[in-house]
Amino acid sequence: MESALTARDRVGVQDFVLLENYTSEAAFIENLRKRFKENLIYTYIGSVLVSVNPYKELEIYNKNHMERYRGVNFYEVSPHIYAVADNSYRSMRTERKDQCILISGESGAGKTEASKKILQYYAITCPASEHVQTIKDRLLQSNPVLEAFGNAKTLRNDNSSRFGKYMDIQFDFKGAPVGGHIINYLLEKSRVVHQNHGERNFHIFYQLIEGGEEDLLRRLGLERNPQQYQYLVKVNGLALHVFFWDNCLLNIIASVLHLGNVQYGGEEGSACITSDTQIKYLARLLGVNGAVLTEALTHKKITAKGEEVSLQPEASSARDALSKAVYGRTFTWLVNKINCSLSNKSYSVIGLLDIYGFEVFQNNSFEQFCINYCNEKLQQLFIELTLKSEQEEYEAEGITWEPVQYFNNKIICDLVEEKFKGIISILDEECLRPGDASDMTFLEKLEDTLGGHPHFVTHKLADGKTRKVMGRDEFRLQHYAGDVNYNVNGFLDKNNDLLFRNLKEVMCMSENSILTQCFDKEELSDKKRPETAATQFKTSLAKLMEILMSKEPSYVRCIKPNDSKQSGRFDEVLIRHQVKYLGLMENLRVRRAGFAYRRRYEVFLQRYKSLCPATWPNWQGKLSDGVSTLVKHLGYKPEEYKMGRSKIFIRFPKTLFATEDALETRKHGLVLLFLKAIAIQA
Ligand code: AD9
Ligand code: MG
Repeated sequence: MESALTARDRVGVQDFVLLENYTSEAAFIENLRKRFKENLIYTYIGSVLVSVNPYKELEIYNKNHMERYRGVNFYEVSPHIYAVADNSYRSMRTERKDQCILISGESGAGKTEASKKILQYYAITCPASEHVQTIKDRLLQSNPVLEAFGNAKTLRNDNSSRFGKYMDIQFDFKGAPVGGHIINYLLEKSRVVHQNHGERNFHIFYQLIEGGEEDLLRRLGLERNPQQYQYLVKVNGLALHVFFWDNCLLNIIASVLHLGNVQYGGEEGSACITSDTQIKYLARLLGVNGAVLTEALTHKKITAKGEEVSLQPEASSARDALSKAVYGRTFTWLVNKINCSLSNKSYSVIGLLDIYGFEVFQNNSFEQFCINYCNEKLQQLFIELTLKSEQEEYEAEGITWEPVQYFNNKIICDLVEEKFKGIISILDEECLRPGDASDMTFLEKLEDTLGGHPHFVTHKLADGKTRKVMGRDEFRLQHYAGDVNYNVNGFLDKNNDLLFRNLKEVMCMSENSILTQCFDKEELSDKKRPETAATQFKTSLAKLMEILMSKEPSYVRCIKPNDSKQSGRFDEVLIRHQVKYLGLMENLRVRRAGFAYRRRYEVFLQRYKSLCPATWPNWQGKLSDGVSTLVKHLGYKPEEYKMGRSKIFIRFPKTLFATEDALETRKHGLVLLFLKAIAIQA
C-alpha cells in the first residue's frame, strides 16, 4: 500500500492551495506535470477547476463517474468537471441562487468539450419527465447544429468554435431542465470569404458538398468537389455528419458558395460580371431578381437621388461583404430559432459561458482586440467576485479579513471602453468622419489622446524618437495577461462592417423566408447609421457582465498541453504562458492569502475523528468543540488555525498533510492488525 506521502510525491496535490511554495510558478507547473503524467487532468485552486486537455479519451466520463459525483461534497472526491457541475446544481437547489460556470482558455484548450460534459451531466443526472426528455434532447442537439455553422478547422483546433457562446440551462422547481437560451458573440464572419493557409471554412459547407445527396446538389447547382469553390479549400477532411436542413437554409449556404465564384472583369473603371451562371443560381436560391442583383453587385448608389457609379475596384469586397452579411445574419437567425424551440418559463438557471480566451498571434488585428478586451472584462469580474466572496466568507465566519493586494485591471477596461477617450470611441469617431479618415489617422488620434497612458504604447517615444521594436502601424496594449501589439490595418473597415445600400435593398426584396427575417426593410428607411461592430460588441459584453454579476460563478480554466494536438506531450513553455494569461498564480495568491484550507466542522470531524480517542467513534457534543478537541489532541498550534462559525481555517498545508499522514498510518496499522488476526485464526 502506498503511503499518503509517496502518493503526493507521485501525483502532486489535488488543490494548488496545498502547495508548500504557493508563489512559485515552477512548483505550480511541476504539480500540473505530475498529475498530467498520471492522466489526472483536473486540479483545483480552491473552488476553481484547472483542466489540462489530455488529447485522448479518458475513462472518466461514464455513468458510473457521474453517479460518483452526484450530491457528494466537492472536496471529498478527486477534482472533476462533474464536481463543478454538481456543486453548481446543488447550490442552485439549496440556496435558490442562479449559477453560472465560466469556462476560459485558449483555442484548443478544451472549453467546448468541458461545456458539453457539463450539459451531458445534467441531461443524465437531473430528474426528467417525458416533456423534459424532449428539452434535454434539444439542448444536447443544439450543440452539433451550432457547431456545423459556427465551428471550423483551424491550425490550433480541428473543431474550433469561431463564436462566443453563453447558454442558460433553465430548471423547474423540481430541479428538472425545462428549457434553455443561447446568446452568441462575435462570429468570425471573415472566415466565410477567407481562410489562412491550412485552415478551412465553416464545417457546414463541407457537410453539404461532401454529404449532400446528388439530387440536392443538382438543385442547388453545386458540385461535389470543394476545390470548385473559391471560398473553400480542401484540406484533410473530418468525419462529417449530415443534417437534414430545411430548403431555405440549404439555399442560403449554397448561395454563399456561388457568390464566392462570382468573377469580375470589364474595362478599367467599370465592374462587370464575366459569367451569368452564378447569377442564375443566386437569383433562384436567394429569391431575388437576377438583373437587380447583378446591378447591385457592380454598382453603388452615391447620392440620395439614386445616382450610381460603378463599383470597380471595390466590387469583390462588396460581394464578400454580402456573403459575410448573409452568413452572419443566418447564424443569428439559427440561434434565435434554437432559442424558440427551447424557451420555457424557468424557476432557476445555470449559465454556461464558452468564450474565446486571450489571443496573441504574430499579427493581431481587430478581432484579437475585441477578444482580448472581452478577457479583460471577464478578469475584472473574476477579481471582483473572488475577492468579494473571500471577504464575505471571512465575515460570515467571524474571522478578521486580511486584505489582499492585487492588480485591478479596471484601468485597461477603461482605456478600451471609456466614453470619448477610450479606444473604441476614437475608432468610431474615425469611422464616422467623412474625408481622409484611414487606419493611420485612427492610430494618430490614438497617439494624441492616449499617449502617455501607462498601458498604451506606440513606436513614438515622448522625446520624439521612435521605438525600434514596434511597427509604425501598430499600437501595444499592456494587458493584465501580457503585452499585445495590434496592427491597425483593417480596423476601420472591420468596425464599419458596411454593406452597400444597393445590396441591402436587394436582400430586403428576397423571397427566401429566412432572409426576409434577416434583412428587415426598416433598415433601409432608418437614417441612423447602424452601430459599429466594436460598439455592438461593447454593448453585448456589458449585458453579459450584468447577467454574470447576478449569478453565483464557478470557474473552469482550460490549458492546452502542446501545439501538436498530441496526447502525453507537456510543453512547458506553452503551459507557462497559459498559466500567466489565465492569471492562475494571482488567483492562487488571493486564495492562499489568509488560509490554505477550510472545511466545515462536520466534514473535518467525519474525516479525522478516528485520530483522537475523545472523538472516536462519535462525538456527541457541539461540532466546533469536537474539532477543537481533535486538533488540540493532534498538536495544532494556535497560530496554525482559526475556528470560524461553521468551519475550521488552517493556515499552512503542512499542518493538514501531517494530519492526512497520520490518517494513512492509522489505516495502514488497521490493515496490519487485520492481517495478523487472520493469520492467527488460520
Ligand atoms: V476553441 O477556442 O473553440 O478553438 P476549445 O473549445 O477550447 O477551442 P475544444 O473543446 O474544441 O477546444 O477541444 C479541442 C479538442 O481537444 C477536442 O476536439 C478533443 O479532441 C480534445 N479534448 C478537449 N477536451 C478533452 C477531454 N476532456 N478529453 C479528451 C479532449 N479530449
Ligand atoms: Mg470551442
